[in-house]
Amino acid sequence: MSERSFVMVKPDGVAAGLTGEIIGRIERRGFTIVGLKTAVMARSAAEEHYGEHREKPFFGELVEFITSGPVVMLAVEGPKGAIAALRAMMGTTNPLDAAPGTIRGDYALEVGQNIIHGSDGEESAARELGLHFPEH
Ligand code: DAT
Ligand code: MG
Repeated sequence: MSERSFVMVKPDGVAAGLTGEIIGRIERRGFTIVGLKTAVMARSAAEEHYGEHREKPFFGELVEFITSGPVVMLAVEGPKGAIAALRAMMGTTNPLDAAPGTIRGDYALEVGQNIIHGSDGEESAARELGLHFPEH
């Protein structure tokens, strides 16, 4: 039984030259990269991607940020539990709280610029993969 997640190196992670490091960590952990592309996310896709946060005060800022430069989008496959394991590798949303050894805990300090996105469950993974990798 396998599971797929949508993972994205955000514009700050790409600008900082962390794409290789992040992909390397995911690969070395044993996950399989089954989709990979770079793009500047369209505003409409960003608003849909972060639709659950539409009413939050930071929504505008979030959409501005995620569309501000190229991102690297990944479809990542692993055994059942992969989605949660990838979230654990990322660390908590606020990098200041993220444990050392996690991606956010090692490379970020600000909640609004936390360098990586990963689906938070099976439903969001299916939704996000369908949105960003419709060809799959
Ligand atoms: P995660 O990215 O860990 O799934 P989330 O889904 O709660 O976190 O929020 C999505 C993104 O929105 C998050 O990566 C960064 C931004 N964000 C979350 N809370 C925020 C806040 N209080 N202020 C500014 N940006 C925030
Ligand atoms: Mg989230």
